[in-house]
Order: sequence, then C-alpha cells, then structure tokens
Amino acid sequence: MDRPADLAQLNAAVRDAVATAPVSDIHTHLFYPSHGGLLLWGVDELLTYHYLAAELFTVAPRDLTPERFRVLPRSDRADLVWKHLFLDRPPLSEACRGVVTTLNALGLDVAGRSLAPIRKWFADQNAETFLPKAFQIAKVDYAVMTNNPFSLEEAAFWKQNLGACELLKPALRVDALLTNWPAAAKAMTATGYPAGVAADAAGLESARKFLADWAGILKPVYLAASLGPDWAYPAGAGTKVLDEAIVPTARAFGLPLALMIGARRGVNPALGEAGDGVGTADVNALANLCRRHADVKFIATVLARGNQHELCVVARKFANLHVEGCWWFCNNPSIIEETTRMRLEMLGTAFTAQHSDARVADQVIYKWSHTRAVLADVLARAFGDLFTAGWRPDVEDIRRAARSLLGGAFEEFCRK
Ligand code: HDL
Ligand code: ZN
Repeated sequence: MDRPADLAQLNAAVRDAVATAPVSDIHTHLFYPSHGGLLLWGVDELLTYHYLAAELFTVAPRDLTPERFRVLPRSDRADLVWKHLFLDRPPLSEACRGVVTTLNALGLDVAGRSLAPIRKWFADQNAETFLPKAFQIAKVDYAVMTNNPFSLEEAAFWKQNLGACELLKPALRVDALLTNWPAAAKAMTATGYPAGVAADAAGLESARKFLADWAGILKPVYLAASLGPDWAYPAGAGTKVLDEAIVPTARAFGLPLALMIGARRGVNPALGEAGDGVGTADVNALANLCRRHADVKFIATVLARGNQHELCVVARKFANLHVEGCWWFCNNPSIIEETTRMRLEMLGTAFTAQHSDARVADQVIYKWSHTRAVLADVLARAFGDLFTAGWRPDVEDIRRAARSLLGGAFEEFCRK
C-alpha cells in the first residue's frame, strides 16, 4: 500500500486526492434539462445570479433601482452587472471571481473582458450537453435538486413525466408547510388534498397524503426545508406540522429530513430573491428534534457563521444528525476554511464539507473549484499534524478521507 514517507509526499498525496475525488453535490437548485426554463445555464444567467444582483445595487447609480433592473431583458441586466462589477472595478467578490473561474475553465476568453464572443459560444450550446460538460469539468458525479411540489410550474413538469437525467437526484422541499401553511393548504386543496387555513387534523392528514404521493412521484433522496433564525422546537409554530406530517413521512419512507436553518427571508423585499438575509438560530431546537425523533435521520446546515460551532457540538451528540455544507453566505473561502477545520477537529471525516447550492448549472464549476482549493489546504494541514503526531496514513486513507468529505460521508449516513 502506497504510504507517503515524509510531509512533502503527504502534502502532494492530499492535494491530488482532493483534486481528483468525485463530488456528490447534495444541495443545488438545478433541474432536469427536460424541465424547460427551470434549468438555468449560460453566461447571462451566471451574471444575473441573485448574489451578483445584490452586489450590483451596492455600487450602481441611485437611478438604477431594483424595480427598473428587474424589468430589463436578461442580457441588458447581465451587461449592467458586467460593467459595474467586472469592468468598472476588479471582480474580487467570491460570486464575481466565480464567474471568472467558470468562464476560464470553459476555455473562454474572460481576460479579454468582452461578453460578445462568450455569448456566441454559449449560443452554440444546449442544456442537454452543457449540463454533463459542466459536471465533467467540476468532477461532480451527481447533484441533488430542490424540488418544490407547491410550485404549480414545477409540479406540472413532474406530472408530464418528462425525461429524467442520471446526473440529478430529486429532493422533496417542504418549506411551505412549515413557513406558510395557508399557501400550502391552498396548493394542496387545489390538487385534491383538502386543507384549511389552520393545520388541523384533517389538514395534517391531507399533508401526509400529499407528501406520500409526491414522495412516490419524485423518489427523493431526502425531504428538505429551510427555516428562519427564529425556528423553535418543540415550542415553535411549525412543531405540529413537523411532528404530525413531515417527520412521519420521513419515517414512513426511510428518508432523512434536511434542515437549513437561519435564513431571514425578505430583509429587503425590493431585491426579490436577492433580498434574504441571515440570523443567528437556536441550534438547541435541532437537538430537541433529534432527541424526540431518534429513529429518524436529520441533515443540517446553518446560515450564520456564529452557529457553526454549536452545530458541530450538537452533531457529536446525535448519531441521527449529519452536518453538511457551508451554505449561502457561508460559501466563502474564509468561512469554508474556518468551518471545515473546526468540523474536522470535532467530527473527523463524518460530515459533508460542502454543497454548491448552484442555481445556474455553470456554477458547479467554480463552486467546486474554489471549495477544493480550500479543502486541499485544510486537509493537508490536518494530515500533516497527524503525521507529525506519529501516524502514517496510506494514500488510500487519504483518498477515502477526501471522498468522505465530498459526498462519501453523506452516502454512508443515508445507508446506515
Ligand atoms: O433556501 C435555499 O435553498 C437557499 O439556498 C436559497 O435558495 C438562496 O436563495 C440561495 O440560492 N442561496 O445560495
Ligand atoms: Zn439552496
């Protein structure tokens, strides 16, 4: 068995392992190419990503308001982002650098700073071939989608039973049941699952049937919901729906429930989907949930940097909890490094280092390239410390560790 003889060989082995390990991307907003415009891809979608829209308004002239921006054709919006965030100032933010990384990895002349030839190249692509191309560059073996049965548009695509794509796996997203029961009840009632404005016994029975039927349609990898920083359990508002509809569905289908905690929705409604913020959550609510439903598996990530340490500690207390990803405002190299070091120190390799949260297919290229660069440094340091302590890892040990952090631990958790 290959065994690095010194720190230099060890360092090289770790970097090679991280660079070559296939990634299973366990949270994205990608869609089957057969689901039409739901799948976003291409340079104009990249440039009008809501992270960049938010950054645009931090520097744009006052008369470029979100209201005016929103109604422009997408290419005009992309031109404005390109001008203000790439030409008028260096694209140093993570989301801007991501566009540069992505276009460069696709072999396009991003240094030339002209969108015209880049748009021309994309015009010759199509979703069916571009998606696998992006996954191949990023070394992603599959990605988990976010599938919302409460979205009439998305539900209609699923009802047509269109072509699937083996690169993508469904996830059943249930936020509406927890954060907007009246809207969820309306959508369920409209599709044959009668539910009133209160989550009463009849409504919860409908919710269980709705979830069971959609679990049958989607065959999801997990159920998922994002929760605000004020989520409380068992004292909170969504407890009845969790305990009597969502968790029973997870249990019945043997599926994990993935919770993403800390998104403060609509901090600035004028920005639309770019208008959400972050808040420090009560991670003890998650501990209460894991304790009360010890036979159900939970996957969790938090949005506030300040919650990451507590989440690690809770994950050490509950075998039915798996920690994953540096979500959204934590998906920045400085926080990925700090968070991943802390998780390694407290959880070993029993966590998932990252998810891309990609909304645009092209983004898997930069989100994974940037994460691998940070993970290589963090893992090289951790293995170096282990070597110095006296352990002699094999190359296979190192490869197994890298894969564990990039999807292996998640798959092991789902199997156990
Ligand atoms: O709720 C979520 O899944 C979040 O990831 C939101 O989609 C958010 O807008 C986002 O795209 N974050 O990266
Ligand atoms: Zn997301």
